[in-house]
Amino acid sequence: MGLIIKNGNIITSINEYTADILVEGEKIVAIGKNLDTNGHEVVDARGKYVFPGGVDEHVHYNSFNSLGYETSHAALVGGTTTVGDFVVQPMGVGLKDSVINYKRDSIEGVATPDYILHGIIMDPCEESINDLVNMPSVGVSSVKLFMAYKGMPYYVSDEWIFKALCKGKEAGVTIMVHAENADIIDVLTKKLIAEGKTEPKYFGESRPVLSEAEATSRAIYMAKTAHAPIFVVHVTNQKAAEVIREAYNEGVSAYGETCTHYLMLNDENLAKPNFEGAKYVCNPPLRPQSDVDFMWEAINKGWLKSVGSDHCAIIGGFATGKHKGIDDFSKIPPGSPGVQDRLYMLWTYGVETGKISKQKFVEVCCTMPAKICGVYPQKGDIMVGSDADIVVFDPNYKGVISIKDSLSGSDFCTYEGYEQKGRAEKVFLRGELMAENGKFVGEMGKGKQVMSKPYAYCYNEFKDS
Ligand code: DUC
Ligand code: ZN
Ligand code: ZN
Repeated sequence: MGLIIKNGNIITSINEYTADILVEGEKIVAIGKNLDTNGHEVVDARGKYVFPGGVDEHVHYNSFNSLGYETSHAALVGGTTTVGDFVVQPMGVGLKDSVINYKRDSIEGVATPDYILHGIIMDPCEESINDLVNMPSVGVSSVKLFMAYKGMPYYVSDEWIFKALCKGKEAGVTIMVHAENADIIDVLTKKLIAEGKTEPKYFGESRPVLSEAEATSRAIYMAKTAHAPIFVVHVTNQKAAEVIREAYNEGVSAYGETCTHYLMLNDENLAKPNFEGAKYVCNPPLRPQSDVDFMWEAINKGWLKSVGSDHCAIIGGFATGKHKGIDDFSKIPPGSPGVQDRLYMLWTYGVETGKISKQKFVEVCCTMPAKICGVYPQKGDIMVGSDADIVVFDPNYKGVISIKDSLSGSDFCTYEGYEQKGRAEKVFLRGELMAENGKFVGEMGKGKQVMSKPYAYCYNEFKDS
């Protein structure tokens, strides 16, 4: 017996049409009008939208003091069926072995959504660089390097970014960068703290727009020199986005994403009283509203390709986690929960306000992330042969984001009190019902790794000339 989702208004990144979807086992096997329902379970989706399960290419379940996969069912309640998580590389452990160990010790049997893994180079050495070519053998086709964090374990110098770009392209591995100038941040942070400016409201000043734009530009010049593609994660502002756009227009395979909070929040959040601003400390920081407005334009025009949540539910939440920085903003652990709210924020404040079309919503939340991560068309589309990751979306629901509905494991919601229009009435992961009307109804711990293929989207226009 299969499952038929009947008469839904199907939205893809390029289309909108009414049809039935037949699911058998874990796959979509037919799409058409008036499919024979005989012998199948039927879900009536008339009056509802039906779109692919969200693919959130940017989450943390291990890096940056985050809670682990025990809380990953939050994604499904928010309509996201696949998450892309970053693998910490312990010192002295190979890149590929870091993936094998992490998967075995912390993910298998615990993850509830399906997951994509990105490497992180944290032990920069020739062995790590040479290991880049082995990553596709463990289903990893993207590796992140951090230009920020001077003197901290995540930091790598330009030498290693350039070497990673050169080596990564030998195996079609996409190099992702966290682009912020570590030295500028170090100098400004020390100066502000020495002046007694220790509250979260000074955080943005310690990591200015230009420190991000400079590092973005430097990373892209390195990619151009290496004749390699590059993907800039969590772009926050107009200047950095323009650097990417201009490089792309000049023929460099330079791409970037932004994140939900850079579309929804601004630097005023950091100034909230009673240390509440700490909830919004993330790297890079929230920016002025003019940059927020530009981020909407950037996704609409395709200058930035996708929207991740950068979900990072800090251990200890606001009460003890964020309070580590009560006397010094630079000690506030960066990151906020967001995987459960990403689709709802993009729908309510993007589609419902007319800022983006329904197709653009699917493009930046589902299809593009899947392409960038090398998992398309298994994930990110409603197509015959794709995994049956399907959201039946009720556009008439009205609610308010609240910690009482959150499964993130944190003690606060980044979007607390925000209005929500529309909700995932049903969320299917590989044909299994996982969430219904804001409640998790599936089985925990059955998530599978989605094996990322090398030479993914960022290599599309890449010409080794
Ligand atoms: N980068 C991220 O992508 N997330 C958390 C903090 C950081 O530096
Ligand atoms: Zn980062
Ligand atoms: Zn992140």
